[in-house]
Amino acid sequence: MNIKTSIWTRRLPAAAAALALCTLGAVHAAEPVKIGFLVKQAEEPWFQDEWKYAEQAAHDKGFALVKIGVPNGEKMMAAIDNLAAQKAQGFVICAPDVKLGGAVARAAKRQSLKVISVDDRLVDGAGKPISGIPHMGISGYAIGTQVGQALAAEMKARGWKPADTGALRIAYDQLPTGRERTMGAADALKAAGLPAANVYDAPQTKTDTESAYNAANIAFTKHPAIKHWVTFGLNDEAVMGAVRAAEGRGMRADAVIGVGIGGSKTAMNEFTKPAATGFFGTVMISARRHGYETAANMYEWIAHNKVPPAETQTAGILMTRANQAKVRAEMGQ
Ligand code: FCA
Repeated sequence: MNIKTSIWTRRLPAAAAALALCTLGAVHAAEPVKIGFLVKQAEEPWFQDEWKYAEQAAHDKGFALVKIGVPNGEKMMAAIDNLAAQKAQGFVICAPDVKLGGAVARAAKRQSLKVISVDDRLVDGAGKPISGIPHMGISGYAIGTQVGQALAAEMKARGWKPADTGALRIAYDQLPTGRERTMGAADALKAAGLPAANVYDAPQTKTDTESAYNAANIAFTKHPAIKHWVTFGLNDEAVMGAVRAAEGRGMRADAVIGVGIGGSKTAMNEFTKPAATGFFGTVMISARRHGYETAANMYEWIAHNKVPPAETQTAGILMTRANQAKVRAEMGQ
């Protein structure tokens, strides 16, 4: 059998090579594709939506999806090793800290796993984006600018004077996209006439509602003379925390205008309450694109060697109580 094969291959080298390639291809195609989807805050509605749309991609393309919450570096490293052990070929990740970028890249290389980052762009030790890891995120500054413009327009509609208005920036500056988003909002407010001295920073320790609530309470205590507030942060949870803290001090929809970023369940819950709250709006961003496209791109990379674009920035649309249904339809969600 061996001899026969070798004679055959000697006589027909090209055909044999083609056959060998074919066989290899077939074996490869027959191997089930398995893709991990790792997110830093699995309990946050945004990330649940991303998972939901990644599942749709898995269904459409026919691959297995492994969803893992990675709230810290240790869990993240364990998840990557676990994916390799279960023969995954790649993963999409929103890491708990972008500075873990080098560690992610090394672990993926060691385990021969492909990586795409989503939402938060991974950086190296010098703080530079890791170019070998394709990324899909939002245009943070541009979306922040939309937030600031929406706040300024609503202030104007209510006749609030910039001089009597405080702007509360719920800040999470260690995350570059967080800083870009909130700086974009602050700059847009200043461009609309809000004095720079009226922008107050309230640093949060995590990117969730509770941390934002605590941060906002400290700021409100420090500045009791301010009559009304506009507030913004890196996501809906940040703004929700500020709005709840304001409510705790008797400041309701007529005293607070909050505009978030996201548009998932956190915002929808507010918009469907019978009476308006201080959570005036959100710039809805595309959980569908972030979840579906990153997972589908990873599949194409693994199955057909199609390398994803190095960087994709997705856009957002202002959503309020008034236009929520229309915006959701426009975003396909
Ligand atoms: C970051 C935020 C999330 C979400 C995402 C698009 O990861 O922490 O809340 O806004 O970007």
